[in-house]
Amino acid sequence: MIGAESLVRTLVAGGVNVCFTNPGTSEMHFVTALDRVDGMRCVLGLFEGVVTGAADGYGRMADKPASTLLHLGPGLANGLANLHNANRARTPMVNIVGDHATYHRRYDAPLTSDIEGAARPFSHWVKTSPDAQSVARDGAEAIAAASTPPGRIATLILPADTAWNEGTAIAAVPSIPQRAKVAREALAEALAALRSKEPCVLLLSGKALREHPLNVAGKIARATGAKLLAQTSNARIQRGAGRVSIDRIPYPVDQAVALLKDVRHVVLIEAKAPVGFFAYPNKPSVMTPEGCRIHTLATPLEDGVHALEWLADELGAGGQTAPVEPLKKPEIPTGAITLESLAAAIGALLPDQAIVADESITSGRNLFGFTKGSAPHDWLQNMGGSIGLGLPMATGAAVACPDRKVVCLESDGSGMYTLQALWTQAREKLDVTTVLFNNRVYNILKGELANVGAGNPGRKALDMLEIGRPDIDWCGLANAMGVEASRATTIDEFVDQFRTGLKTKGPYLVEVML
Ligand SMILES: Cc1ncc(C[n+]2csc(CCOP(=O)(O)OP(=O)(O)O)c2C)c(N)n1
Ligand SMILES: [Mg+2]
Repeated sequence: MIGAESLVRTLVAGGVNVCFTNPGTSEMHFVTALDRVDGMRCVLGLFEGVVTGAADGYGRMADKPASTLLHLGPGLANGLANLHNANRARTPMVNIVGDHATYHRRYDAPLTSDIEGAARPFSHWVKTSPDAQSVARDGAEAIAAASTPPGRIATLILPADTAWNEGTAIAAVPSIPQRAKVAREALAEALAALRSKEPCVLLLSGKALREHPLNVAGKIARATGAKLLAQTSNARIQRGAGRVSIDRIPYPVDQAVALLKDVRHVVLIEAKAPVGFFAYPNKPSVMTPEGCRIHTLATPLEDGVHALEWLADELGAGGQTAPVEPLKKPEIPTGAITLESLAAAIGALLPDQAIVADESITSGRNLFGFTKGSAPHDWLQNMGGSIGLGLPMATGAAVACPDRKVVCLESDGSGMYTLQALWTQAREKLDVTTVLFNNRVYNILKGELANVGAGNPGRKALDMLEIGRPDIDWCGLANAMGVEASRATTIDEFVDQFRTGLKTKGPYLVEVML
């Protein structure tokens, strides 16, 4: 068995059975090994940002790593922006990056670069296999590294001769460490804060935003009067009817500061202390008021679910009823398209167990409120701020969960970074309904321009923020890639077309003209 095949077999035996790929010459032995091994689904992306973004969506929903196959330094580089997002989301992922044969590197052929150097800022674990005999073992180590909770990026670089030379048998995945439980001192500090009778926020992120821990947090909130909040962006929130709903800290600094102005204690559970996405002249970097104490109950690496259960135990909150949302869908709106009517329509029609991939930027600011009482669903956000994640993330989530409807909420500017994901959705017949908010502008940047005090924009500056002239035809783009699409100019049209998308088994795009 050659090295490449020993790696593919090791991946499959280790539970990694999806590979998002964009291969080249140096990965050909890996590609043909895929033919010889059952149990690996291979999904082609036509740009590496689609590949890494899809692996992110997959990892979040499957709670285990997908693999990617990338072509040397440049292939990896094309995928780095979404690898950054996945890294910030703590998504498990195994990247396989092909390289020149070990003996060829010294000739400095055109595709040669420092792959390890490019991978390191976005990976927890980076290794170049030295020879074919090491490939299976290195692959098994990469799976363990990626699967170490809460989830990590492992990047294994595979020189071509390590793929084509004689390898070993399948290697077993080393044991994976469990998450550390929180320290008793941290618990005592959180308890003191919750019992202080001073205004207290439980700030949640990570796995603490799944249904069960949210339920426990809801009981703690009931028992103590603490307020529940989630980070501004989160990898995955389980929400909707029957679950405890949680608001997020708003993105705009003034709104975040106003929300937190009276808070004296923030207890962090797998969350980070709230800071601004950016610095702005004359606005604070830290969102909490002076004198507010930050108590880290569980870091993002620690077991926040166990910490919440322990906290509830100590507080005797187990007998409380969690404040779960009743099923309460908005009325179907009619008339003009507004951000409110769109949010209401989406909230009314969101299917049971939908997976929402949200990169709606300014068009989606009302969505969270209008979907609180919708059918139960998962909500995935961009945690790294690098736009161009939504369409790929929806693609990967659909691969992970073929029995669930994926609803991708995508803004036009962000969508243009990785629109090739639509082609992958068509080829794989993935069940994704995309709502594309076509406002022909980088709307958020107009606000940011005012916020940083950059002065009044002139024509040249505005041209850098507006993406019309020519206007982008999203129905045309979708059709060209094999995805059925329609354009909505009134909310009644939107409701009809969104319904059609949801009824269609496979990809569909509704272009919303704003
Ligand atoms: C990789 C990357 N490049 C550039 C930016 C800067 N940026 C932030 S938001 C944005 C435009 C968003 O426009 P759109 O997706 O249309 O959403 P809208 O603001 O119109 O709601 C840009 C270019 C970024 N965040 N990430
Ligand atoms: Mg826009």
